[in-house]
Amino acid sequence: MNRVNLFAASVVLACTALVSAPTVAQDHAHDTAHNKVSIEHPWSRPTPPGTPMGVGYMAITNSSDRDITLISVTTPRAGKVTIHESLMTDGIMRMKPLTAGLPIPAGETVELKPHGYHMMLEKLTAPLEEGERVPLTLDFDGADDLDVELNVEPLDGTAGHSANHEEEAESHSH
Ligand SMILES: [Cu+2]
Repeated sequence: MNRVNLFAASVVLACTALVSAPTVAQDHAHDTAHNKVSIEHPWSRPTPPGTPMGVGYMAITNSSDRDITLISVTTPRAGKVTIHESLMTDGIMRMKPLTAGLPIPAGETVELKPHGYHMMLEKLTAPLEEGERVPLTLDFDGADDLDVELNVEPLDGTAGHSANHEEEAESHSH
């Protein structure tokens, strides 16, 4: 009888350990990453009529102590959002889709900006207009989803701005 009780007790202990350890770890991970991812200056540019693609830029800061990955982005304003990296190859700027997502290491800020990482809003439902706010949902591996709004900023800035824009549009006219 004693032996049976001992056996039963150890099984219960083993199960408790097995079940509770991962649960605690998961809760902890959830708490750790929760509200520890922040977005700064989410912005975009107006698109000329007939241009099916827009851009998305922002700085993503991961203040948690674990690496996270931006795996997908959605918006009601576009059929699809892809994450690209611009790479200079032989003096030509080329785009490479990040098929495995954009890693944001613990404690670091990754900037999406012209000539660097950026989001492409493909199959726009209508041109992006200056002053518009474009809602995006960022889906992270290792952190909660985050809703942000891209502020569509005017093109009236520097010549560099329009030059960049033409380059982007040209690169994406496939
Ligand atoms: Cu691109």
